[in-house]
Amino acid sequence: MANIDAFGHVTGTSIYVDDIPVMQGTLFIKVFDAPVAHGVIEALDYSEAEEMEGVVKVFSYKDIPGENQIGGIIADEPLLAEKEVHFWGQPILLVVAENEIAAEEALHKIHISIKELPVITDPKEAFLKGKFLHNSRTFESGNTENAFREARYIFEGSADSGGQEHLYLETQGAYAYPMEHGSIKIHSSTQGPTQVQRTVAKVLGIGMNKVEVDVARLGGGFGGKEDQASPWAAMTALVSWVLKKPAKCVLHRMEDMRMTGKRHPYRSDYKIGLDKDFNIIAYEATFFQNGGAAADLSPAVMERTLFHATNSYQIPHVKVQAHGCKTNLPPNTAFRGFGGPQGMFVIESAIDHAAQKLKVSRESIQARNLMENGYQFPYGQIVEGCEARTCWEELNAKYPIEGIRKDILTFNENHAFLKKGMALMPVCFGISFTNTMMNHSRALVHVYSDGTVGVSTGAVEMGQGVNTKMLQIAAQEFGLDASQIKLETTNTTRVANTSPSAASATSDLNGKALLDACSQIKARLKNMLWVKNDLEAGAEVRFEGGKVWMEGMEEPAIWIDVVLDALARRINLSAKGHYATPKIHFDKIKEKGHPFAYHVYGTALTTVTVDCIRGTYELEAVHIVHDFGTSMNRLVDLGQIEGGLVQGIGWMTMEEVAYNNKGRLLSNALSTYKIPDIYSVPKEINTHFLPTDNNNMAIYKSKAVGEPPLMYGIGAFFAIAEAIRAFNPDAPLHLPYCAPMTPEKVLMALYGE
Ligand code: LUZ
Ligand code: MOS
Repeated sequence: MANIDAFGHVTGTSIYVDDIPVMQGTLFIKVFDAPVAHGVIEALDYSEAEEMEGVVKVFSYKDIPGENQIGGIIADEPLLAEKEVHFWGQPILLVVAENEIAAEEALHKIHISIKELPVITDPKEAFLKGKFLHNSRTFESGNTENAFREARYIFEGSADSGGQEHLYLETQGAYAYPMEHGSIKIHSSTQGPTQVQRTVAKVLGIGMNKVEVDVARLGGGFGGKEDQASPWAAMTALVSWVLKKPAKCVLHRMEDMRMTGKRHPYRSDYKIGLDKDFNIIAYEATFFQNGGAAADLSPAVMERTLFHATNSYQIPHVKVQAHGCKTNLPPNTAFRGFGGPQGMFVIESAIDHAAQKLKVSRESIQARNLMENGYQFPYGQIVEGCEARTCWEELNAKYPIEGIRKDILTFNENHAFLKKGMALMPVCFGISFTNTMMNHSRALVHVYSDGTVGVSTGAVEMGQGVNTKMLQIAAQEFGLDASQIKLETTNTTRVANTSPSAASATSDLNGKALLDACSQIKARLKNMLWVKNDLEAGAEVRFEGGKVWMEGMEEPAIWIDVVLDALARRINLSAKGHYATPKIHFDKIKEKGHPFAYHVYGTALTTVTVDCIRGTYELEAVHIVHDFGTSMNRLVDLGQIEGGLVQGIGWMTMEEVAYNNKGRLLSNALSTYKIPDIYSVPKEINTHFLPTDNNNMAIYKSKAVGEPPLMYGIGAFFAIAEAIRAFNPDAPLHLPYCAPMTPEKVLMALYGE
């Protein structure tokens, strides 16, 4: 089935926050943000701004009726700065005017003086100075100390990865208006409607029942709107609430880039131990997470780094620890992969390091150490339904690895200034929120008296196609045509207490809740049909093709007749479905448990060509074998694979989030921050579906597909590194594991010693 949003997107008729027609009297908000990264506010004068024509009011933290607090996991983040500022771009004041231009002009009439304090942008420096956002954690299995004593080869080093700007096409924004009886309604571009509802209620000092959040869709989220849509919604709600008028705030691109957090940059140290056959017997890593100025989702992100620190490899002795370091950057946040990519980059670096020193191919070490069923992850979960080796072997069958390697060698021998390189990248990603209590969901289904169906879930459509999948489920369950089903907006008064659409788990969680709701209605109809037709209770009833087929009846009933019959008998044709992922648990004291419903597997093979005069590179091809389970929508899933892959390649090769040492964002626009475009994507992407049929924890056995493919992009880094070494054999020692591998870095490595 085609994505139900395709037509709207292509014709420009899909509705985003900024497209909602504004009501008369709507006020517009501009945010006045910190012009330094750390300091004490000594003077702040906005009287001139407030007197300007069109300006209605300037809000400071003193105007907040409830709590000036938006921290989701840890209460460490004010909505508006009070006495100190902790990052460049931190919101301090809100200028409210009758139009955006007046608000913008008034920004320039605000006078602030700040006594600057020392700025930290490096997590290792923060670590040494004892600046933490949250508790350090350690995952451990076996005994690395003993294992390193027995290891034949030991390699140590460090690997750093950079931040990443989400660059959702739709910037952050919200539109709020007062409703009756002291309540408020907010349209927010958020992955987490409930998170927005909770934050707004806290900031306004009112009950959550007075706050209605509605989300039609997002123009992308990628994690950037899991928690960080809340402040803009809270500001908009604050203004609307206090002034009793509709209020709107939609950030401009540069404001968004400056004020919001990004993927966490990490600095990391590793130590890897191998036996004489190159089995990895021990692995240690220490991760220094650059959390920025407030905790935001950092504790959860850091946890996933530890969960994925060994990627797809079976390592008996592991000790990995992580520190959440506090720096003067905007609070870094969720980004597709959620700490997992940062963890995987480090073990891939360690393997690369070992391969260079041992003079063997990376893939020989990778292949030898792939996980098997029965292996126990360092966090205690036992590997089941493992497809790590199947994906690898399937890839090798389709694209013989040794053959490709030989071709590359031949090419490199025959070309002086063009060099090719390749890399394999296996991925194993755990599906479920690592915070067990977040893994639940609900859905609301109404069958109307004309036989059409309305579906509400907690899922937020952000381009990933979840609404299409939800629609498919309802259509399949009731045996109706897609045109009979309507997907409603995501709304906190219809579906409450939701988890954000995140963790690749949205289709699973909401799909299973939807299945439950449909089943309840079907059960009532079946019951009615058994009684009415004198059938045995339990006789098979099938909903198919707009008809209802009954075991023991020659002719099927027509769907609409069944519906009308049910209403005549006063049967409830609405249902609220619920789902809570079974089996999962995790003990944070012991750091052991079974946190994931299942794992997603895959392997990618990336080939690149480096221009050894210019330092530029082209991605020739990426071949992927990916474990989709039984895909319920191959086109939507393929889109996720290709989008994730390219986003991962961007993170690893070209997207460079640069702050200067005063904490000012230098890459603050699309002219200075480069994401992959049609010219830089791989010339060829071949994705092969590995159909597996063993996972009942996935909706219709269709496995989660949102985040795992991002990590295939890590292969690009190592493929480029290999090409560099083909040109400059001295490069290995001088080629630091420091992503992104920008052309500048490639050039340095090509000619460095
Ligand atoms: N968000 C979250 C996530 O709150 N918990 C998670 O485990 C997670 N994983 C991936 C992406 N977002
Ligand atoms: Mo996410 S990083 O699944 O919001």
